[in-house]
Parts: sequence; structure tokens; C-alpha cells
Amino acid sequence: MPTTREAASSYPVQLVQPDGRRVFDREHAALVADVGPDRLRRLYEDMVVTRRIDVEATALQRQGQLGLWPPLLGQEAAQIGSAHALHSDDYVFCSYREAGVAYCRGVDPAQLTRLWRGAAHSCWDPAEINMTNPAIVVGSQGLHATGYAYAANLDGAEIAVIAYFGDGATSQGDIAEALGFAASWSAPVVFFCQNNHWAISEPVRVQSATPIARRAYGYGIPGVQVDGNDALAVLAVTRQAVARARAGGGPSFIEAITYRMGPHTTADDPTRYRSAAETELWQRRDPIDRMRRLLEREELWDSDFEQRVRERSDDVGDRLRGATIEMPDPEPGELFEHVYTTAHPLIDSERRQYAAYLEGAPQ
Ligand SMILES: Cc1ncc(C[n+]2csc(CCOP(=O)(O)OP(=O)(O)O)c2C)c(N)n1
Ligand SMILES: [Mg+2]
Repeated sequence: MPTTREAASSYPVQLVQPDGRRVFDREHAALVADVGPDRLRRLYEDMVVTRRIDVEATALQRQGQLGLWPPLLGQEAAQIGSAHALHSDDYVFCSYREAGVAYCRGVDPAQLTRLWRGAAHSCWDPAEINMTNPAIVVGSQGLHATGYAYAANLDGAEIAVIAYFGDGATSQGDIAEALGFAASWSAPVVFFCQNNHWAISEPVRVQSATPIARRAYGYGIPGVQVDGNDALAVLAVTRQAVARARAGGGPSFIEAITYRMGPHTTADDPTRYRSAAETELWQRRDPIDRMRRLLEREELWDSDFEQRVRERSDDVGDRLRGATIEMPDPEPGELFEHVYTTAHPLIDSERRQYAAYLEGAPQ
């Protein structure tokens, strides 16, 4: 990770410019020197599929099939680039917005909307993909990640844990406490902040008087800023941080500078608090366009590849839509499942009371 002096530089790490040209940065390019044509194409494909997931789920909410959806439009490079740095035995603690990370972890697309349709408490089984379910309580996952990482260290497991959270979450006590504990106990956790410039209607400038990554230094944690719309640069810095965690080097902090191009959730109207000019500026920095330009420049783009990506996104999109519409309503008693891992007397008594209520309730 960079020194304090490097982190103080006003330039985030970048390996590909918006026009698709490579940036000369020997140190960070070395971290992705093995990333050849197949992996570059895979990064592109995963970003396109993720956008399709997001657009499809947003449409499903507009059509009354979901209660809510938190779009990640514009944040594909931050999510896909970082997820590609993880091993299957690493563990992910996410916020509510990381559908792209879940896709890279191998979640069945048919499960992605379960919680947002109100059909279950959760989307997927965390043990199957080593990733927690959407955390709505802002910043809480930072503490969970730190505790898990600390325990993994005690067990001697050589894994990395990554906590995804937003710029607004850095104002939460939970994140501050997680940073302090992780630094003191050398927990192998990567704090991955997607600075998408907004916390609902609050601009990032009111969250921090310094660049967010610099605050990590106050805790004794190395921090780095990266161009969060550059999947290759995000992959590079995340690889560095997870390698450090696995090798016993302790926590790291990554601030991925990106932009939430859509609303906070489908319940939000961003035109109430930000200008069209700002959104248009970031549309010109679209992370998917950037990767496409890189592939074109390096002659890795052809119509077969384009068609393969289209077919894959259609397949995932159709699967997500079909599964959402056909999702069975849960049995009322399922409300009490999975609250605790083991039987719990309070839950048992509530389950009995509810069953009795349903029996006596007018049909
Ligand atoms: C503890 C807590 N406080 C407030 C909220 C309401 N809330 C939900 S999302 C959000 C903003 C979070 O912004 P940020 O951390 O930047 O993440 P982003 O939504 O931009 O991904 C707030 C205040 C909440 N869910 N939990
Ligand atoms: Mg934010």
C-alpha cells in the first residue's frame, strides 16, 4: 500500500483513461500484469451483465413486482474490479447495493430479488457464496466484517475479509469503531468505500473535510484512492489490499471514486437535489464504455464477443425476471425461520402465538 506521502497525492490510482488509453503507472500496472485478453473480456462481460441485472430489477420495481431496488448504475467497475480480486474462501460483508459483487461470487440470479420482493428475509444463503445478505443498517457490516476477520486470524485462516460501504457510512460510529478495532488487532479486513458522491441527498463534501481515504491514516491504516470507474485500477489496488490481509499485514482502506448515476433507491427522486449537468458529466465517464474502448484499442473486440455478452446478459436478465414474477409467496410461519441459527425460546413462543392468531383470524 502507498505511504502517507503517496496517499496525500491528489490523483487517484488510474490504469485506463476514459478514452481507453493505458496510463503509465509501473507500480500498479505490475499488480495486473497477468491480466490478459480473457480476463479483460471477462471484466467487461461481468459489468455488462451486472448492468442488465440492475436495469431489469429497476424495471421490475416500476412494474410493481418489487417493493424497492437500490440501483448500482455507474458503480459497475468498482464492484466488478474489486470482486475479481477475491478468492472463493475470502468473505464479503456488503451494504444493500452490491448486486454486482454477488453476481461475481456466483449467486443464482433467480435469488437476487427475493428480499426486495418481500418474499424472504434474505436473498441467498451466505455460506454458499461467502457473502452476507444486504445490510440496510448503514455501516453495521463494517463491525461484522472486522469481527469475522479477527476470528479468522485467531483460527489461523489465510483469508481476506472485505467490507463494502458508502461515503455516507464513513460518518457512522460503526465504521469508526471498526477501523479502530481492526487497526489495533491487525484484523485482515479490507475497508472498501464506494464514494459515489451522495448519501441519499447529502453530498460527499459534508461527510468529510479531507479525502475519505486519508482518514484511514488516523487509525494507522494505509489508505488509497482509486478511480472507481476504472475496473483494472480497482482490481490492482484490491489485489494489493487482500494480499496484505492474507499475509498477516492487517487492514487496508480503499476509496473508490465513482458516481451513483441513478436514484438512491427506486423510492428516491435525485432531480430534487442534484443538477442534470452533474449527472451528464459522469455519464461521460461511464465505466462500461471505458472498458469497451480499451478492448477496441487493443483489438480484443469483435462481433462474436459482443454477441456472446449480449446472450449472457439476456439469459441472466430473463432468469431474474422470470424467477421474480413466479416467486411463490412465503408461508406466514417462514417469518420465524433463520432469525437465529439454533432454536430460540422467544422465537418459538412468537411462532406459536402467531399460528394461534392465524387460526382464529377471519378468512
Ligand atoms: C444507521 C442508519 N442510518 C440511516 C439510514 C438511512 N439511510 C439509508 S441509506 C443512507 C445513505 C447511505 O449513503 P452511503 O453510505 O453513501 O451509501 P450509498 O447509498 O450511497 O451507496 C441512509 C442515511 C440507515 N439505513 N441506517
Ligand atoms: Mg454514497
